[in-house]
Amino acid sequence: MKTTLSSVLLAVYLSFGGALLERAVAQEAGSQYNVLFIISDDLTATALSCYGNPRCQTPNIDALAARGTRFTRAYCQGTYCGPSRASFMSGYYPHATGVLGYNSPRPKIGDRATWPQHFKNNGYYTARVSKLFHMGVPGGIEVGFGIKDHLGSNGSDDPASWTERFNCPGPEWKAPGDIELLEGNPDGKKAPKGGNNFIVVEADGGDEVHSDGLAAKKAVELIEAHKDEPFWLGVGFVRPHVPFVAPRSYFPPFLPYSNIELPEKIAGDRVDTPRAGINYKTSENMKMDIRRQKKAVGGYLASVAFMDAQVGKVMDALDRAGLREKTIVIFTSDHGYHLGEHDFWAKVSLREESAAVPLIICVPNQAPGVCNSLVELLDLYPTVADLCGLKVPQRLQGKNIKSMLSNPEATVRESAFSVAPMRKGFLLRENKWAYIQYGEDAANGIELYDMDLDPKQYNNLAGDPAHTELIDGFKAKMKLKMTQIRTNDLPTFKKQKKRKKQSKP
Ligand SMILES: [Ca+2]
Repeated sequence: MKTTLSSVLLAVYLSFGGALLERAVAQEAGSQYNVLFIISDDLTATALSCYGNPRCQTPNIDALAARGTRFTRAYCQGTYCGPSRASFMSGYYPHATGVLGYNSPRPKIGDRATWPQHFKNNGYYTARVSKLFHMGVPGGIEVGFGIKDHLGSNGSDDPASWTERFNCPGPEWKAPGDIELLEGNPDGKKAPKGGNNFIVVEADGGDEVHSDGLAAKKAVELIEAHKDEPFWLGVGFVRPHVPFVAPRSYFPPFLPYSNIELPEKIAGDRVDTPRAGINYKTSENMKMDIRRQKKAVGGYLASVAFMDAQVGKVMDALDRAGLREKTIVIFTSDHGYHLGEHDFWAKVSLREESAAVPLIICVPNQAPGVCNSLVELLDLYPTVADLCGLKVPQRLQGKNIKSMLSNPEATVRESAFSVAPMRKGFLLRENKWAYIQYGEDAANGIELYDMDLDPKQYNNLAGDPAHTELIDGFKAKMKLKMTQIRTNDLPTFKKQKKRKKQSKP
């Protein structure tokens, strides 16, 4: 075919003009909101007062819940940082991109736009403050701390997603204060150490000694500086991820630690749990006695209270800038966390406390509500793109949950799906049932819980012959789900390899 001037112009229009037109339409509809996406790290919904925690007061997150939609059945797609963040940021399930660890989804998605990048391509200023894609905590946060003009570590970040990005190095477990290593330290003789360890630090000094205090400060600056242009601002707080470090002033509500209540311990709770379903961290393998368990919960909750105060600073800045009516605010976490349920601790598990996440979405002029319908973090990208009047790419694997914001009774999915790659575990969560299998063929065990009768998941019904048919049904649904996840527009590994070969001179 002959290349004509008009076909060249058409190509130019399609690549540049289309995006401009799209933005003009969105502006005309008056729907071009800013997006403020606040994500806490390793935060279980059960720690927030708006989700019913009787002890931990989180007034700033509660205020968001009071004016937005609070989701009670929101699930992450991977039960630890790497796969969860790569999934909702890229718009694909972990088994579609193959990001089951701590790497960037970029090599797999090629030039397909991530969630913030889609906004950037449509004229938004996009910025990351601290942890959005995976970043090691505390290791990555300690990089550059105390070194003048050091920009810190970007972790597994995706530079193409951002107009600007900012890291917030902090002292983490080395912050001056009273420190105790709770894990693997039964005689109390081990020196505290970094890494993925349960450490509590009642720290000297104020909020801005720490990474999250600095992240809030940077977010406030960015809101003030960019208040006159559309922005997609991602603010990632690293608490309550271990180490449990917070200024001393956040600890008094949780002292003395001996008054902290632990989840009920049921004799024989784990006799019906398959081996793969025993979490990687337990009270026993961490050698934590009751005193240490209570202090772990107290330190976690103090970290949550500290993080909540930082959320408040960012929200105040949004109000001061007069942007409350122009900004969609989302608050969530990358996955949940065990605080001693079944004597499990931390993440990875596919039980409710670990696979569920807090999720609050506030859209200007929206009536507040509580939504009990099933949603996934993967649903954020298509939903927020649509709310802002941007085109929703067909290839995205999440669903548009916009209807739930005006009608909390609305439903868009029968089940939520999550994976724990470390355990080869897969979860299908329906309204009544939580079904977990280990191995794609379920060879390493099954868990089935009746969430109406047994919301704390004490009785695994998988061994009950009365449920054989139900379990066979779930196995078939899981097989279908995995096929759907793998049916996508991404090149397969083989195709990628071939392309690489072809491009060699
Ligand atoms: Ca995390």
